[in-house]
This record gives sequence, structure tokens and C-alpha cells, in this order.
Amino acid sequence: MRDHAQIPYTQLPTLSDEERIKRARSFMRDMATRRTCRMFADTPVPRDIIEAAIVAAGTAPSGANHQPWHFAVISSPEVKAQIRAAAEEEEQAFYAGKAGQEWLEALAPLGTDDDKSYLETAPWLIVVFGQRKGGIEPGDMKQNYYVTESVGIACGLLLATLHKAGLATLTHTPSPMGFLRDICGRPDHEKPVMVVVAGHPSPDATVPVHATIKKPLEQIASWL
Ligand code: IYR
Repeated sequence: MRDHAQIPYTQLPTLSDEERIKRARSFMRDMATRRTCRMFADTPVPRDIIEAAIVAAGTAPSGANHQPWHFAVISSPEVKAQIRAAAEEEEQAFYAGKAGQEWLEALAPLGTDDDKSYLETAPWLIVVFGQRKGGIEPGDMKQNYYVTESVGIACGLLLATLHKAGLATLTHTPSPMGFLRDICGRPDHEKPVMVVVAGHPSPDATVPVHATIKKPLEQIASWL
């Protein structure tokens, strides 16, 4: 049993407001250079980076601090090939019409298609699972709370850390993605949320202009 003790919150640095603004803007500018990449090189990437990014993701706030996530990390060429084959099968149906016209039209400016070769080329695939049941102690099977929100925040930290480490990333969301649970050998109470692909971009990698257009502050915030 964990206790209910409190400890002083002392880990924030003492800064001037000027320095705080500088740091916020510096991080903002760096994150604004992150791009979703669909063209990867097969250049190896140290496992240490992936480990650090997952530990960072694991610091995310979560419902009742149950930390309802699991990261299945794949570097095996055989498993990557299995994931690619299963994902492409789903995506072929998706792009052949299952998605519906409105969805396909929305995706057109991104230029995506059913070719998911990057799932084999990139050195690392991180399959992120949300756990409907869990708890803090290993083996707990308690109810988890705000799983979608908690895992979403964890994925954000994962992407931010990988970007800070100088790697390209892609959030891949095949639909439906139940096959990821089978391939990764995860239990029924875990739901695959996304595949985060990480690596170096290929030397000739491009990104769609459409994806670089971000809504301005006035459009995404209101001040009351
Ligand atoms: N999962 C598909 C389709 C797709 C859907 C959305 I919404 C995107 O922003 C991008 C792609 C694919 O990976 O191609």
C-alpha cells in the first residue's frame, strides 16, 4: 500500500519572468519545427533515446496516477514486416472507399496512401496501448480512469522528447488496429492507441505544405 504522505514541491528552478518567457518561447519555436514524417532512413538510432522518451512519456499526469499505458517497442525486422503487412491490408480497404468520401477528401492534401513501407524502414516502432484495467502495483486489475486523456498526454511527451533528441516521428493510426494487440502479445484489456514511428528522415524526405499551416493563437485561444 502506498501512503498518503506529502513532500515539498521544490523542483522548479528559480527564474525571472523574463527568463520564463524566454524558455517558453524557445520551446515553442523548437516544437514548431516538428513535422510528421512519412519518409524514413534505415539509419540505426540508439535504444537509449527511445528508453529516455518512454520514461518521459511515463511522467505524464494520469487518472488516479494509475499510469494506464504500455509501450511495445519494436526493432525486429520480422515483427515490423508483420505490422506493415497487417496495416497495409487495413489501409487498402480504407483508401479503397471504407473511409468515405469526406474523410478521403480531408486527407487528400496530405498525400497519404496505403503504402506503409516506413513501418519496415524506420528503426523503431513504438506501439502505444491504453489499459482499461490496471492500477499502480504490478498485477493490479483495478478500474483505470481518463485512459484516453492520460495516454494522449503521454504520447505528446513521447513525441516532444523524440523531437528534442533530433528524430523524426510519425503517429500512425491504422483503422481498425486490433491486430496490434495480437502481434505485440498484449492482453484484451489493453487497447492499441497509435504506432509512433521514430528514426531519421530519408535524405530526400518531404512534408506536405498543408501540414505546416498551423492555426494562429487568435484562432485557438480565448481569454476570459
Ligand atoms: N490511417 C490512415 C489514414 C489517415 C488518417 C488520418 I485522420 C490522418 O491524419 C492521416 C492518415 C493512414 O495512416 O494512411
